[in-house]
Amino acid sequence: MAYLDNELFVTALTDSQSLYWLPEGPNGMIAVIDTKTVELKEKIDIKIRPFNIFAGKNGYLYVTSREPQKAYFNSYSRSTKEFMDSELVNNECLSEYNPTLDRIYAIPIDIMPIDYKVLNVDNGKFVSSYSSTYYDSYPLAEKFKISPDGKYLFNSSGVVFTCNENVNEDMKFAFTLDKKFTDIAFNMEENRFYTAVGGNQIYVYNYEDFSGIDTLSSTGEILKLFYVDGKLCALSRSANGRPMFEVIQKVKIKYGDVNKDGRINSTDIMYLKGYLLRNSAFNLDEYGLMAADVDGNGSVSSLDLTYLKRYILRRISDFPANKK
Ligand SMILES: [Ca+2]
Ligand SMILES: [Ca+2]
Repeated sequence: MAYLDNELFVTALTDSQSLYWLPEGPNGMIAVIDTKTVELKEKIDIKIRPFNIFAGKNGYLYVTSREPQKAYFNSYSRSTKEFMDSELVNNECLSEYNPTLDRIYAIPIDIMPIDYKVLNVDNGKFVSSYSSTYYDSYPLAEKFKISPDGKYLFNSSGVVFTCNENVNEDMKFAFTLDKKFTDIAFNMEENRFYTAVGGNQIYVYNYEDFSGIDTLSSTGEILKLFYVDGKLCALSRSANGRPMFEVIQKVKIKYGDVNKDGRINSTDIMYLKGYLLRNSAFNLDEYGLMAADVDGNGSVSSLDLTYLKRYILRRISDFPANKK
């Protein structure tokens, strides 16, 4: 499943007969779903047994298959629905798309030791590829995720590698986390990431230096971790086997700290003033906007600035938003 510009792309195999790879390829499709109406908008025919799909740059879709010995990666144009290119990867692969570098990182899993491979793409064409050279230096697992800024590969073995445009700097060892994980979620606003380490345990790390900050726990056994809209959530399984959706942690907003430096002072007045005057140098992000709404009425206005000034002048000791 992939998402881009209010469209959700879901792949399916339409030809259930083709259990084996055929020269002409099995019949599959990409269903394009409009996320606003939740209706099926279009279908794109694909000749591949789909395993994963990525929405890449400039409207190209990359569909991967996962077959022993002969896996293909295909690309399609979203606008014309045309088949663009195909790459034989020769091994069963698990892969992730790096949106910053416009390339696919894959781990061929049927050859040992496990190693990373890169496929560079350019407007739907597979242009080049190369492999890393770890051999057996690191105990890699087949599952991995790329950080939202495209800078790191987080292998579920706990080993972190770099992603870099430059071949010599790419897929280099960066860090080893103290525990392997089953899933990972990123909170880039607060420079944090969370790993599900088995059972109901979650480790919280600092994204800048990979240091451990905290541990959290869920009620059920975690199947998947998400970070959405300032909330850490988990899809988990309860003791009696039922799936549950849990909110593990919400971001604690420090009201008044508009520039997110941890302090509430005249700099925050400057930021809020700049924002209210529509000065582009003071564009506030999602967190900044929440922190600026010190009266907690749901919008940022000059009234919030008045409260902030009064707080800094110690005329008030707290913000209305903290009492809500
Ligand atoms: Ca501040
Ligand atoms: Ca307000």
